[in-house]
Amino acid sequence: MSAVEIPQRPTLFIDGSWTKSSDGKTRPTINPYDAKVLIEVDEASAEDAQRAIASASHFFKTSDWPHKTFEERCNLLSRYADLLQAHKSKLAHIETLDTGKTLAESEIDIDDVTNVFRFYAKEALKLQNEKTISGDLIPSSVQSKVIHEPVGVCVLITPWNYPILQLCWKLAPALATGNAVIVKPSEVTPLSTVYLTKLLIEAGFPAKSVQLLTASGASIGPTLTESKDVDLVSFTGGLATGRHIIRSCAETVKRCTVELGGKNPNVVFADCDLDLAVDNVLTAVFTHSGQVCSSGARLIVEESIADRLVAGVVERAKQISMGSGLDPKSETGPLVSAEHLGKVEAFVDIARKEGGKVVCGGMRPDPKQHPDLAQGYFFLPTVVDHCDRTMRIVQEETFGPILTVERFKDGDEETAVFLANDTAYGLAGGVQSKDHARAERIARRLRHGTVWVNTYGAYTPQAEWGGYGMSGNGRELGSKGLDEYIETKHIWAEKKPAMMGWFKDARM
Ligand code: TXE
Repeated sequence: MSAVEIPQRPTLFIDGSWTKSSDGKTRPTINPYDAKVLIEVDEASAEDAQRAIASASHFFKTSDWPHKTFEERCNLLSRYADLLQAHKSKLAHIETLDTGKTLAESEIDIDDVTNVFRFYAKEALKLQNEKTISGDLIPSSVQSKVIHEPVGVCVLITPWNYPILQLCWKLAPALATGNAVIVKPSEVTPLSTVYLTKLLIEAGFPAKSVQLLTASGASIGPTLTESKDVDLVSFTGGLATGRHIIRSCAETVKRCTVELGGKNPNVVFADCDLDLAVDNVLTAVFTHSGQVCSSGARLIVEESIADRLVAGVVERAKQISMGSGLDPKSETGPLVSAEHLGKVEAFVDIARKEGGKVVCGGMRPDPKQHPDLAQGYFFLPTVVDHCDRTMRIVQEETFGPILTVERFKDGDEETAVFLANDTAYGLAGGVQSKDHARAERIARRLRHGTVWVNTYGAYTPQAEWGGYGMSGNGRELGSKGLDEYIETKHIWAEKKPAMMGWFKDARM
């Protein structure tokens, strides 16, 4: 076990204090590298969730937090960014222990979200500039302006693949705009969120502006999403849970944004730089063992280079070094849980039955060759060649290290675009071609929220992130990421009040 202090119980933060769950229940959190218990965390009950909602709602309605200037709140965001950097090494270590991802990836996540906080510390200031309306369409005696206010109590529900990153994408805009937040991390990876909450308080955010509930979605989800005192739910996770949450938010007509993953195409043309394309395809699908919503899991390749490209990817995939995320030699870690490993294994069985040809991986590492990986939830990088669009392995999100290969005839851009858009999702995609005009043409025709050309996977806080189709609604990051967390109000003030004249003179 590492020397890093893992956050200890109590892990619930309700009404400004750290507390255990009301019924004393706990849940183990597991290190996916060796399947050992890291710690027990408190499992919030529905009663705890009610208490958090009541506290957040009272705080939002009675404190000066929503009425502070954007400048005051943005200063806190900047301070938080500094704290993230100061605690980077501890936080990264905790994230790696809990998720299995490599330390290098965890550190990148922390640098990325530091930038997210710094970006919103500036971007939210723009909301201070209230829009004054004048001109021919309103009387000159009227002072008319549009102002921005927080939405209220926001429930932020996050998944297990990027616990720090997904939470901070929500926290930064929600807090910059003066909302009260209730955070519910995945029960599979709650530890970094406990740490992040401690840092929020250290940065000076009011204690009741944030409440933290560590618990399973099934146990407290409905209490949070159905409550009339919750004004917004922002959710990142799976499609089935997302649908459920949208339905439950509908009852009270609360605002609801969801990011639900993808089945992302990576379209490779024969005129690509082949070495670069091999590298892009590999990075797109095997980073973090494919547990990435924007993972480039569907290779769609022009026939004349298909065999060479697949051979190159397979050769490199076989060399990916797997191990503990804490070992600098590891290029990828395990899958997050035994349950998820079972799901990924089942997908390969499905692919075989559907006629896909597993040309690499398709199983757990051999324990005789890799005894160090035998306890953890490892799965080999897998390539399934000769797939077609009707297969489940091509249409459903496996969220594992599985690449499917579909081919299109040389020069047939129409089919390439058709296949790339042939998914219920629409989160992200890639185009690999040295012909810039073609790459741009194809990028514009892809029905996906982010498209990378001759690269894969980068993002910036300045550009919006989100999906078409069943990948979700709304946008995170960018200026639109702020819009999710504000109400917009129009104030029309008559400076020279006079009788309106609609009804007979009402003079007393
Ligand atoms: O996610 P869930 P799961 C995909 C991926 C994966 C599948 C299932 O394909 O295999 O989803 O993963 C909380 N009310 N993605 O089951 O259930 C839950 O506690 C309120 C894509 O782990 O969606 C956790 O905090 N909340 C994805 C969060 O929802 C509920 C990332 C996500 O868990 C709830 C992860 C309920 N009724 C998985 N039920 C992406 N978009 O990146 C669960 N939760």
